Amino acid sequence: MSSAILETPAAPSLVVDTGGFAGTRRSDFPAVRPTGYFSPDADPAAVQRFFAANGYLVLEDAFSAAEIETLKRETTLICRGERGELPDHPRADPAELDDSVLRRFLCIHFPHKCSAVMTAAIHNAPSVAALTHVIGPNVKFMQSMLFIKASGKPGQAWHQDEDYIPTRDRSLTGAWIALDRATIDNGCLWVLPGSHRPGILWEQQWHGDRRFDCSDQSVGFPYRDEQAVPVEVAAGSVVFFNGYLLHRSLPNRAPEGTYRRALVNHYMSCESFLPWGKTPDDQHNARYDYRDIIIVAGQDPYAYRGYADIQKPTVRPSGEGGCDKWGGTTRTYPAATERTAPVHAPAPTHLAHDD
Ligand SMILES: O=C(O)CCC(=O)C(=O)O
Repeated sequence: MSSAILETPAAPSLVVDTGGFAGTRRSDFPAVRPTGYFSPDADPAAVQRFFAANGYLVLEDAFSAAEIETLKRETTLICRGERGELPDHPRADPAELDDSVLRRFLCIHFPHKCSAVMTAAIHNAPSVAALTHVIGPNVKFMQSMLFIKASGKPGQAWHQDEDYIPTRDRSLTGAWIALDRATIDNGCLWVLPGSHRPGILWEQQWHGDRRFDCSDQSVGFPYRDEQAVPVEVAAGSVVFFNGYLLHRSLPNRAPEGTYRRALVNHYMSCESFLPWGKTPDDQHNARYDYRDIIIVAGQDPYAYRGYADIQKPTVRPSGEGGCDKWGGTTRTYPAATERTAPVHAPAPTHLAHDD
């Protein structure tokens, strides 16, 4: 681990090695396969056990090299406005170089709403099989995000995705598809293994840290940054992580002109309502069920409710030039700091074993 990232002495990893068969490997990165990296032919029970204990796993070789090339090409076309103009981003001049266009974006939300290629990725067969192992037989999709993250772009501070997309059964699962090799240098994901297990949504606050984008950070949890695990993966791998898992990414510090692109799709069980976004005035919160979803496996017991088309692609502010939602350029940024000390921290020891 780089000393620029971790200044304090190493703390023991929280990863629980559940053993089991990890499958036939084709990837050559990372050179030594860490615990929790599986092939599509891995034993489903081993996949399920590792995910239940640690809250994440890597599925290697889920996408072929050709599929990844298609997704990267499509990413460029979306950024150029060739799949429809994005809010506040007019279509790019055909003479403008791709690199100059791509650098304008940190992340585009809901790219599947304008792109058949992005929609097809939602149904990637090895990923859907893994989702049925970790969620259950009935799986629905509700959200996509396309990270471009050119060199120099910020990361995302510690957070839990269920803070943003609440399920009723804690089944939210991110599928983070690496379009480029993701490394510590270029801003891969970092996870706090097992941090999903208490089922607590930690408080959030503004981080005031230039390493991260405009989203708040989670605070008050009983884990240290040094216990985090970098999830370095080859292009075509998918990192699955539970919606209660604390995770973050650091800035892309790789050489200029390179990217750390990732398509992140979110899924959950079909059995749970999805009380996401604003509840319509005529409905009780407890019965609200967001229906702009796609069923990817099994049956939807609420199919009789019908389906909606609510979202459009949006562009996430990256933090450069100030974040309007936090007060724009008038907001003061203290010196870069790690997160604040835990305020009400239960002992983490119960995380260090398998259920
Ligand atoms: O890809 C990243 O840099 C961050 C992704 C993330 O935090 C998420 O998908 O929730």
